Amino acid sequence: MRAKIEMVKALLDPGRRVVVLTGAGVSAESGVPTFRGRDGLWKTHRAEDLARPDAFAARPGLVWEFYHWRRGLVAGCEPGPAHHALAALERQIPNFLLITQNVDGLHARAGSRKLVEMHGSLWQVRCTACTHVREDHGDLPPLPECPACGHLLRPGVVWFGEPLTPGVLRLAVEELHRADVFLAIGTSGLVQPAASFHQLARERGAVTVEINVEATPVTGLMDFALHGRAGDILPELVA
Ligand code: BJW
Ligand code: ZN
Repeated sequence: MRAKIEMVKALLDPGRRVVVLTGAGVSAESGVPTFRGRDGLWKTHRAEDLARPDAFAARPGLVWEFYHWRRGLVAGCEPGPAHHALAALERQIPNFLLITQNVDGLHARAGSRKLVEMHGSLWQVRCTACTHVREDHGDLPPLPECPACGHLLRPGVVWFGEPLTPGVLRLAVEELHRADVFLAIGTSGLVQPAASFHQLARERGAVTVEINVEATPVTGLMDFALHGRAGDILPELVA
């Protein structure tokens, strides 16, 4: 493990282009529940059954209750060592991009700026009917309404079956194709398109690295797999 950490550390050189993908595992140590772990349940519902447009259409009150709960939970969490290490890495590597699937905003709070939140943000709301979008950190009513048109607002996140925000996937693909090093950290590798990013990086020659507490479907396809907590391993790589 020590030798592998040293090899990966040597890859994180200021002359290289580095793209990082993060998932729920990097925020788990801050107390944010992951999606598919034991804690991926809210009341009796699986998070995956609520984070979808058909669930919101059928039961907007229930889905909003889930998001109100998560906003409150995340508001009480702090960025952890993994978030801080990635913010520090950005300062060391001129050609750096962090693509996160997380909607909690903890990377930005830790100081990451070259950041793409590919699944949106808990702190954004948008209208289900018009183009109104805004950042909102306040207390929302149970079923918030659009100030512009009066229709129901929805969380500004990307649900299953929905496309990413225009431009986000194109930017990610361009950067992955140019990357020298790609790291996938704390993600189960089950949700597309993020689950294919390692292939995009690899087909143009990047070295690929996974950091996760357990093996995932992509582990065998990576050049390096570091098994352990992101908050333990990342500070060692960046120190
Ligand atoms: C640690 C740790 C520690 C724990 N240290 N590690 C077949 C092929 C291709 C695509 C599809 C397909 N079938 C269906 C699809 C589409 C679908 C998809 O991928 N489904 C799969 C489940 C099969 N994808 C989509 O729908 C996407 N859109 C799309 O494809 O659009 C196409 C389109 C084009 C044009 C028009 C219309 C459509 C959108 C996906 C959106 C995902 N949204 C969510 C919810 C966001 C909002 C919210 O948060 O409420 O995003 S789902 C959920 O999963 C969330 C996450 O970002 C995402 C990924 O989860 P993540 O981060 O990997 O978390 P976990 O919990 O799964 O894993 C945690 C990991 O951490 C584990 O591995 C642990 O071991 C590890 N860990 N502690 C290190 N301390
Ligand atoms: Zn509206």
